[in-house]
Formats: sequence, C-alpha cells, structure tokens
Amino acid sequence: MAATPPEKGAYKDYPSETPANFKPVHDAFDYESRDVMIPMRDGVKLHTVILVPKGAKNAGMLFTRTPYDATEMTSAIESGHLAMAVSHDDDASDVLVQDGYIRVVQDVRGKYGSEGDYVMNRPLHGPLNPTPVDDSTDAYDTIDWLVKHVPESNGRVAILGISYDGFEPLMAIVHPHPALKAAVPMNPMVDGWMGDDWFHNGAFRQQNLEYIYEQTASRKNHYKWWKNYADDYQFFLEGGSAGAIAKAYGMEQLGFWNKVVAHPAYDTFWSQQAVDKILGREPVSVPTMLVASLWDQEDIYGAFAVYKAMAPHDNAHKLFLVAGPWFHGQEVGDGSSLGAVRFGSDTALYFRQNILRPFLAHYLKDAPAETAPVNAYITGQNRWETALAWPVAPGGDVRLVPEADHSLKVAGASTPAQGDAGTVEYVSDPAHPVPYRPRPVGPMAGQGWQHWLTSDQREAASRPDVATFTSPVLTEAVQISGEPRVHLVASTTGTDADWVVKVIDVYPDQVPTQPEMGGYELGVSMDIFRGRYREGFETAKPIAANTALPYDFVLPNANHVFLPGHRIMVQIQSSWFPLYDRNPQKFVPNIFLAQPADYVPATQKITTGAGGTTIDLPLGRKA
Ligand code: PG9
Repeated sequence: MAATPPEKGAYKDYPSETPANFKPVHDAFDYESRDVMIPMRDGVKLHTVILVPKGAKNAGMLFTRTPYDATEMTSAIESGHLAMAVSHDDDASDVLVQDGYIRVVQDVRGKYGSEGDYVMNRPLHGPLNPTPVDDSTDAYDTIDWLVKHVPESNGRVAILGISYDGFEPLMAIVHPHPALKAAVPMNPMVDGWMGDDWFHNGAFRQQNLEYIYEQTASRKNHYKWWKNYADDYQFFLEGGSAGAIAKAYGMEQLGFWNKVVAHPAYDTFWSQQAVDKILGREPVSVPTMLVASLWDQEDIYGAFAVYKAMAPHDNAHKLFLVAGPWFHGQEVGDGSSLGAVRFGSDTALYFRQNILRPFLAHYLKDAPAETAPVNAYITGQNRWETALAWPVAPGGDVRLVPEADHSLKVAGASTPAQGDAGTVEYVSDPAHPVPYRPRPVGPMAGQGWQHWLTSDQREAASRPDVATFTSPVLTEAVQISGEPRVHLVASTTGTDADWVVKVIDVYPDQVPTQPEMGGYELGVSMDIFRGRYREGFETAKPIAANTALPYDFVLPNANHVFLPGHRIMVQIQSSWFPLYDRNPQKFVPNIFLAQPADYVPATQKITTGAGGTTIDLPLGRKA
C-alpha cells in the first residue's frame, strides 16, 4: 500500500509552529465570551456573541442586532475587563457593566459572521418580502434560544441599539417574544424616504452612496469607497447626477441601489416598509423607550414618527420618549457640548444614569418605576423637562411671516399677516449650489459630519442665493416644542425646484460667557422639500413655471427657547449640497438619470407678507 502523501507544504520532521486549533486561555477575564451560531426557523444560523460577567446569576440580557460586526462591537480593546471590551459598544456600555447585565450582540442575516442573505433594513414578511423570515422573526428566534441556553440569565431580555441597530428593536416589538421585556430604539431608522437616511421629503442624500457601496458590496464590507478628491463638494459637482456617480462605481451590481433608483418617489416600496406605519397598527405590548436626538444628522425623523404613531393607542402607558440635545448617537458618548453649543453639563451621562438605567432596571430587575413618559431637553435654556406627552405644548402657535424687506414678523398664528404682499427673489444655479456646511466638505464620518446641523448659518446668510429674514430682537422668551409647519408660497422659472427652509436662533452680537457665540446663527429646525412632490409624495409632477404656488411641509421636531436678546431668523434656499443631490430645476421623470444639460439656473421668488409664506412654530410650555 502506498504511503499517504504528506499534505502539501507540511513536513513531518519539521512541523508548523502554529497549532491547527489554538484555544485561548481567558481565566483572568472578568467575563466569559461565547461565540455561537443560533439557528433560525429557516435553518440559517446567525452569529452571536454572548458576554457573561463571571459569577452572573439571574441577570437580565441586553441584546443588540447589528449589520456592523458583532465581533468588533464586543472586542473593542484587548482586555480581560468587560468594561473595556465593550467600550466601543455604541449601546451605553457603562449602564451595561454597572448593572451586571449579560451582553448579547448578533450579526443580522447576511452580514459578517451570520449566514443567509442580506437585504437593507429587510422589510417584514409581506408584499416586499416573500420569504418566511425577517428581522422580527430573527429577533424572536434568537430570544427564544437565549432564554433556553444562557443559564446565568433571568429569562428577561431588553433589545437596544442606535440607528440601524435602533431599527432592530422596532422590528423585535412586532409580534414580540414573551421574554422581551423592554426595547430601546435610539435614533432609529424608520422611514428612509420621508426623513431618515436615504431621502428627506424626496431629496436624495447622495453622500450615502458610500454607505450603500460598502455595506452591500460584500458580507464583510471589504470594498471601500474611494475618491480622488478632498472635498465632497467638488467630487459631487464634477460627478453629475447621483445615478451617474453610482454607475462610475459599478453600483448597478448592488441590489439595494437598483431599488433606490427604481423608486425615487414615495411609492409602496417605501410606504409599506415605513416602520411608523407598521407600528401604528400594532398594540404597544413591550415597554419601549424611543430616544431621539434634536440635532440628528442621520435619522432625525424616526423616533418622533414612531412615537406619534404609537402614542394614540398606548393605553397601558408602555411608551416613553427621550429627546436630547445630541447628534446621531451622542447619547452614548459625551453630551456636554455639540459643536460650538455648550450645555453646561454632560446631558448624555444624565440620560444614561437617570433615564435609561432606571428604565432597564425596572423591566429587567424589578427596580421601582421612575421614568417619566417624556424626558425632553430644552435647548437654549439648557435643562431637562418631563411631561406626560410629546410635544410639550400647551397649544397655540407663533407665526413667522417673512417680509419683502427681509424682516420677519413674529405674531400669533391667528393674527392675519399685516405687511404688504411682496416678493424676495434669488437665482438658484445648479453649477454653484449652496454648501450645507463649510467647505471642504468631508465625508459622512468624523466631527464635521456629526456637528453640521449646529454649524453657523452666517456662512449661508452671506450668499446671494439664500433669502434671509430676521425678526427684531426678542424682548421675551419664545419657547417652542414640536414640528414647525411651513407654508411656503413661491414661484420658479424652472419646472422643478428644491426648497430648504431653516428656523434659526440668532445669538446677540456679543456673548460675554462664550465670545465665539457672538452673532452665531444656530439652526433649530431645518429641512429640504423637493418641489415635484408638492401635490403628493407618491407621484412626481412638473411645477408650473412662473406661478406662485403653495408648498406645505413640516420641519423636524425642536424643543427650544429663543431667549430675550436673541432674534429669530428664517433662511430659504434651493440647494443643500452635496448632502442632497442637486435638483436639475428642469423637470425630468427620474433625477437619478438627469443629464448634464438638464441642470439649469432658475429664478425663485418667495411670496412675502399678507397671503404669502408663513412658518408656524408650536408653542412649548413656559418655564
Ligand atoms: N444611519 C445609519 C443607517 C441606518 C439604516 C440604514 C442606513 C444607514 C446608521 O448609523 O446605522
């Protein structure tokens, strides 16, 4: 019999120094890490990391489902201390460690260590998803497995996470597992078209091309976005339409991108997966704390939208809302300041220790109930308030009326506008769009991106293509809570147009306690509206040129006090670049496919004064 040939490159007399299967020794760790593959109902196994503090008994489990790499999230620092291992963990690791919870992080299907196919924000089983599985069933099956296989647990699970990981708790509370005792969706992605990651009111957030590319080109995000520019403004300007740029990167190979291009309007592809609409039809059976950031540069819409949809049928008082003065996800970091804006104390630490911690302890450990239904931070005044419901509004509005002389009248909503009807005009040129933050514009990462919603709007006010209206100096505080409502009346020489409306707090010219805030123009609530959806989001329609037409939409929620000595400003412009793709201003059926010749300058005329543009600010509760 012939001898078995040696394995290629292996020499019996000179063996490898690397063992075939090394077993790390972690006896000195203060936790045990278990790496498991949990079977789902369709046989697909999901990679799950379970971190159990040594000596844990009867402990609650804090569960996160993520497309961002469970292994990375649970091994931030090489250390035997759990607190270090989860220190990059974006889900309030201090609370997790202090209260002795078991930490569970799972890769969603199709990402990193998990089997199965990846679909972006996989819609629930139904018209958009013919398979028997979705993020709700995967959460259910995982929780079912966890309560049977983690003997140190007390059989109670809370699911929490930020952004995409915040969308997951919302999926888990649809037909929830009975062991799911609490959910904390933080800055959740809820409606990608209406006001979260992909579009705002129909305007495409093209800096997300990078995200779509890296997230969907491979299971483990191997393919990295690349650019030959330092300034995204230049990159997107030279690249043409978002569709043209995507094509140049081979993105037609990516399933999700093709769906985005095929669904530029708010058709059933978007409305049927809008999580607020889904949860509006569900009972509120799991105690749920929605966490919103008032300057959320990614998902400013979702948490409030879900609250609005669920609150009317929250008969058993299981719904909670927290609104903090943060960028996207800042609540798990340092919340002492945001860009130039200082809060005088760590608002994120306050949230974690005084709002989140007792909430989790109540539902996972039977600690006394301490959490108010609504905890909202009042920006401008820098203090938390509690309330029974959101918005914290006693009713009534303050109406802002832009005037032809660029002044802004501040009146009661029922007061008819007095100034003469007039117009203010500017030329919007797609060859010179208005930057959304100072150039060079960095990518969707880093501090510039995190802080941009608080950046000084003086930059924009000094451009001729931004219409600016300023109130007199306020003699008393104006406190607002909720969504400003825009009734813009405007004409354009084009057949399509974008309208960006910003409500701004103008600081006094000199601020002795913080000189760099002198004259600062702080955006309090700002958004974009794509004019082709004036008559409805489902279908794009050309705009009648040279005709004053109404555009009605709401701006993101605010909870702010304009202090005496400050002024209120409204800015209106027709581009917010390069975050939002340029509107060609000549109507084309699908802007992703716009050609260079379609981009034309247009003269925009805002109707001011009586019968013209108004912005209604919902009044908040007076201090
Ligand atoms: N805002 C990010 C995201 C969520 C969902 C889809 C796409 C992007 C995130 O931070 O996870």
